[in-house]
Formats: sequence, C-alpha cells, structure tokens
Amino acid sequence: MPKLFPYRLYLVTDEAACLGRDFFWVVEEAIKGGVDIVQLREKHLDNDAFFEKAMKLKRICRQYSIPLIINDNIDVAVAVDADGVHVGQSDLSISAVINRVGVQMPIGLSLERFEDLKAEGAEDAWYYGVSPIFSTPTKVDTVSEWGLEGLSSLRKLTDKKLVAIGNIKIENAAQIISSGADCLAVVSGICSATDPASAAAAFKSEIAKGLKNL
Ligand code: TZP
Ligand code: MG
Repeated sequence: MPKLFPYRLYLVTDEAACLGRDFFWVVEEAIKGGVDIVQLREKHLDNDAFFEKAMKLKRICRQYSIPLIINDNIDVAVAVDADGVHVGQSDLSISAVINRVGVQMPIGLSLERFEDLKAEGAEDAWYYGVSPIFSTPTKVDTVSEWGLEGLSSLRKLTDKKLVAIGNIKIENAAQIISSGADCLAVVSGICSATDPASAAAAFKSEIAKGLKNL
C-alpha cells in the first residue's frame, strides 16, 4: 500500500452534475484548473458503459499524469489498470478487496462515523474519505454529517490522510482544510461550475489559504 497521498483537490465525477456538457470536457477542464486526482463514480451506468468510460478517462488522466480511482467496481479498476479503488461502508470490505486484487491496488475508504475506524482492514486504507462533511443534495442516502467539529476530532484519532466530501464549495473550502482535512473531494462545485477550470483553480487557492491557517 503506498504511503503517499500528496493530493489536495479530488474530483469525484457525476455526469448528471455536468449539466448536459460533455463529460470528458468537464473533467479535462477541471484537471487543467488544478484537480490532482480523479475518481470515476457514475452510479447510473451498467458495467460495460462504466468500463468504457473508465478506459477513456484513464487515457485523459494518463495524459496529465493524474491518478484515476474507480468507485466500488474492483473488476473495472483492475481491467483499466486504475491507480486505486474507493469503497464505502456498504461496499466490499478492505480485506475482501485486497483478496481480490492483491495489495498493489491502493484502496480509499469512506468513514461515516468514528466506529468505522475499527472496521476490519480499515487500518490498511490508503486514505479515509470523511463522508459527508456536510449533507449534500448530490448524495441523499448519507447518515449524518461530520461537520467541522467531527472532522477536528477525527484528525486527532488518525494520521491517515483525510479527504473531506460533501457540499464543499469555494466559500467553505479553506475552513475545512484548517479544520484538519488534507484534501477536498468535490462533485458539483466543479462539475456544475460554468467554468470548471476556474472553479478548480479557485478551490486550489482556498486550499492554500486553509493550509496557512493550520
Ligand atoms: N459521498 C459523500 S457526499 C458525496 C459523496 C459521493 C457527494 C458530494 O457531492 P457534492 O456535489 O460535492 O456535494
Ligand atoms: Mg460505494
């Protein structure tokens, strides 16, 4: 499992949030604007369509030397030689993923509550998703939000990199970083922005401000 997770701005895709614009254009603009890592997360696609999208996205990510992470689908992650896979609490356990793909595939794990730190294999995760930091219309089946206080408490309990996700906007980005997140994962704040490249750049500059306040 690689130790390093130097990324600060994580784009999590949702084609519906791209508001009818070309999906790959949106992602490429976001990368040009400063996104450091991309996760393909498209719940509406069947396996074949998901694989096709992953293959195409992998080419774009390669071109910019950006890691591509695949949400949930280990078979597709292996098939496209992705840089990692991300699992939630209701997906396969980390140990099950390791048994499937071997330890060479980095695995991101979403934490929904403090107890999830003790789940089987959680200590082998590459990073923890703090999910959701704030409730969001983009994902409505979440339990409860961590909030900034929950994030600060979690920060004291683990040295793993923490990736906050959920209703992160340019306006609250710096505060989430200064409360203990290492990286911000964003869907609509970038995918639905009029100019995804400028939005990504604005997130990066807010992240830099938040890091100064640590
Ligand atoms: N997991 C927790 S919240 C979320 C996911 C995938 C969606 C975040 O979307 P947005 O639009 O950035 O609030
Ligand atoms: Mg999942």
